[in-house]
Amino acid sequence: LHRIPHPPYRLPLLGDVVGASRRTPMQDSLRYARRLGPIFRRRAFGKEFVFVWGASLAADLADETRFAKHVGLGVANLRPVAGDGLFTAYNHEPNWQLAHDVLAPGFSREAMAGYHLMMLDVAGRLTDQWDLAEAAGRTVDVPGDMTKLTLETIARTGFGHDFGSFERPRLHPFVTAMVGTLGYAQRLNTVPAPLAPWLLRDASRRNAADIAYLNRTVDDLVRARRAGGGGGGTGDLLDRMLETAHPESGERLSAENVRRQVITFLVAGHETTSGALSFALHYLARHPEVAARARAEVDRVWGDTEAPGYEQVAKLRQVRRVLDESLRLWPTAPGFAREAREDTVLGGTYTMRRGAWALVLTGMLHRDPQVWGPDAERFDPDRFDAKAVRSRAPHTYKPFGTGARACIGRQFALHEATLVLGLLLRRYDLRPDPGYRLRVTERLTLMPEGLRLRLDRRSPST
Ligand code: MNH
Repeated sequence: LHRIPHPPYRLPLLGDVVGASRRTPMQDSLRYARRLGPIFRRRAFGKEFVFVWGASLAADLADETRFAKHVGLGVANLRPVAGDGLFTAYNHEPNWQLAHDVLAPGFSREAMAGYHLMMLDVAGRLTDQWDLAEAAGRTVDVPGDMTKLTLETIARTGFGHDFGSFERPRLHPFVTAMVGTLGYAQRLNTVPAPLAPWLLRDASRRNAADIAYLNRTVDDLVRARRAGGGGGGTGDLLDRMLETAHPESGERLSAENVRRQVITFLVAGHETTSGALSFALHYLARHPEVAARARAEVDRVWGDTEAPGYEQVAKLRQVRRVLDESLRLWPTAPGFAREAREDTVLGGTYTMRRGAWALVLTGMLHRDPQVWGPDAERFDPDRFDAKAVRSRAPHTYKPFGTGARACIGRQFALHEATLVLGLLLRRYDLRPDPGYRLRVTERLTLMPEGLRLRLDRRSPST
């Protein structure tokens, strides 16, 4: 540990809090990273946290024989909400493997092709609203509308449920409650754990109410499905959770675990995708030449088919690169933690005892000049053309985490986001507000704050 640099001013008890901000822990860590190098530590309330972003150290942490996911910090703080659901389960909890095996087929190519029409339908509700805004000359609230879109998409495709987000003037209370718990989980990292009940008394009371609301919503949803004769027969995620037995053991998910999984998927399945779409739209509006290229591709590949098919989405290479590049600069899940399975030496230098862990700062790994060059801060989707990707070292691009506990919804998110960006590019010219400067809010996930765009309908026939 003594070999790992830390910030110069350390306060007794409080640790490295000088100049630290509670609202933006990840952007804060990026600042420290630039000063302190590829591995550094920060002390908070008597505990020492190790951060890693150098590409070779991060690649070493990706070695699954020596390291595994660590459930810590923000992820651990979500245990009261998501319990042993897929995202927050400890590696040793039997429900992880069980749920993983039961739910993985829900993300196969076949399953994804089945969700495609529902995704298209939800996107249609978005463009209905954006058409109205455009006709009235109003700007649109990008993160707000992307959140409506992605919440409806996961609710419809996964659970046959409709939150009616587009019919409401404000976000659904489910979203408010969810944002509340995510923000609370992040704040828990900023106070000494034993004092949290006092320092965050009001917040923790509100958090308990938020969790109760999330549970109630999910219980209603499950009850409705059960009452519907057990299984809508659509083979969606909820059907799998309720009906499917493990292919080998024959075991099923318990009712309590189903509740945890539904919350997990409703939350994990929309918040990060919404951010990814919002950042991509920000960059598209700011880089008209990139937007023009992507749009030309959409026109070429989709022609004027009203409803592009499943296969036609993966063909949008330029659009996909815009998304990849947006997730490089702003990985909306900004980090992931790795722990040593046994005593080991990280990068040939730093000894780690069994169970010791480090947080990979994805946003900084994605800006390591040794990998991405001196212009790593610049938005350039060509970094993801096939040749450039082939020439890069493995484990240098990790927006979806790594190993056995990497994101199960990756293809889902990429298909949904590529489809929606394609539809929006084809339909509108995006005009930025010239006064807007990108500000990023953090509530465990990242989101461009206050991003609004003006739209111009391209041609009414498409
Ligand atoms: Mn997702 C795990 C990022 C979309 C469901 N997700 C992870 C991890 C990252 C991540 C990083 C690993 C975290 C860790 O190691 O602690 N996820 C994303 C991003 C997007 C995303 C950046 C969109 C963009 N995720 C989705 C979608 C779904 C989903 C969509 C569901 C439909 N993610 C999960 C689940 C896990 C996960 C479930 C936990 C998987 C496991 O541990 O088995």
